[in-house]
Amino acid sequence: MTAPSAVKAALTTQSIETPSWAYGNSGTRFKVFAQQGVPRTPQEKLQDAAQVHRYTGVAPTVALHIPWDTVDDYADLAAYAGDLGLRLGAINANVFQDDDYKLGSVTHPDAAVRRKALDHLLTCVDIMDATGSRDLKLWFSDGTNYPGQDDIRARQDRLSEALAAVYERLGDDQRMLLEYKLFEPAFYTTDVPDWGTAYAHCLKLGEKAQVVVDTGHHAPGTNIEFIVALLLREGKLGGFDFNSRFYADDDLMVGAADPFQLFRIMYEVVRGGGFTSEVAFMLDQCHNIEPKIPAIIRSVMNVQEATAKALLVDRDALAAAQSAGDVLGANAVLMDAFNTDVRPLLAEVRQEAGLDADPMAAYARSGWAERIVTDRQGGQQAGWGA
Ligand code: LRH
Ligand code: MN
Ligand code: MN
Repeated sequence: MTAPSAVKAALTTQSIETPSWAYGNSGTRFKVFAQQGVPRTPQEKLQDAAQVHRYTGVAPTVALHIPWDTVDDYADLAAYAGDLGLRLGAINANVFQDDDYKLGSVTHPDAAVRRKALDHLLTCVDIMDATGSRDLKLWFSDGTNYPGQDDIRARQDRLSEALAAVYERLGDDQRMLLEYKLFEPAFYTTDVPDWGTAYAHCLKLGEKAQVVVDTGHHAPGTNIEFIVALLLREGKLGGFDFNSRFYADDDLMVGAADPFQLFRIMYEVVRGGGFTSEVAFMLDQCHNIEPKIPAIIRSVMNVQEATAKALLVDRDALAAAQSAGDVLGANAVLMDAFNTDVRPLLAEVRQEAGLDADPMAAYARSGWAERIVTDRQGGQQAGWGA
């Protein structure tokens, strides 16, 4: 096993970005269940995010979604985040919620709609300038529902043109993260359905364009760690949208459905030298029925546990077994790390950083959950689309 001290040192360098929208109300297309005390403004979302960072110590940045987090002055919002000990993270563009986007956004057959979508993406870069954010996260719901509905190749051309225009607008220290998703809301073709399509566009664009892997966006059974290994090898893995799923894009807490898969992914990250700030570890989740802040704390802890296990893998022993063709021995090295209970080690990491060993219990004791229910009366709760 790798020395615990080296694992602990590495764990203190990890940071996990939480999504503003996970603090608001969410649900399925059947029902959004409102919870008491949910934020009504982007500022209140940041207050809740500050609680997650306070008890975990590893969640200092918060991703915004535009226009869900629209404010008059983004530099002010960044300063507000700073006062809470946070920074604003990735800016997520939203070109999927307007009626105009029924047939697509940047791939829409009508040039006027394409222009509107592109203008929004460029506005998001303006916002990044104001917030100091490095990453623009692009996910397109664009696609078609029926064979023949639109020209698959022409849509790729339109996509390529829009991406090039956004790429041109990026500053030297800014990046564009292109997210793929197999299906939904489009059911026949999706214009960026898989890592290969995202990779092809990013490769053509240049170094500032990177692929983001949302762990809920693949066909069942897809080997996500293989994709991670390959993208890292090609220098094209920009980050993750972590969540977990049983069926489709379930957006459940990361590590809840399949902690072993999360470990395998994190092992490839460690193995591929991706455990750096160049790979953004972001959550993209919705907490429909569970209390949101503790769910996000739990998710952060799940990522930390998978990371700790991945760091524990005895890579020398693994390499020796692999080169000897020792199938069972090599598998055993990996499983030994996965089966290690890393919770005591993480408790030590937290205590050494001056934190409570148990973030869930510390948050529960803090009284914040009760306080927001009392304080946040009236107004419109934040949720998808607000
Ligand atoms: C699309 C997606 C994308 C969006 C987010 C709200 O399914 O994963 O990242 O921005 O959900
Ligand atoms: Mn996502
Ligand atoms: Mn998704």
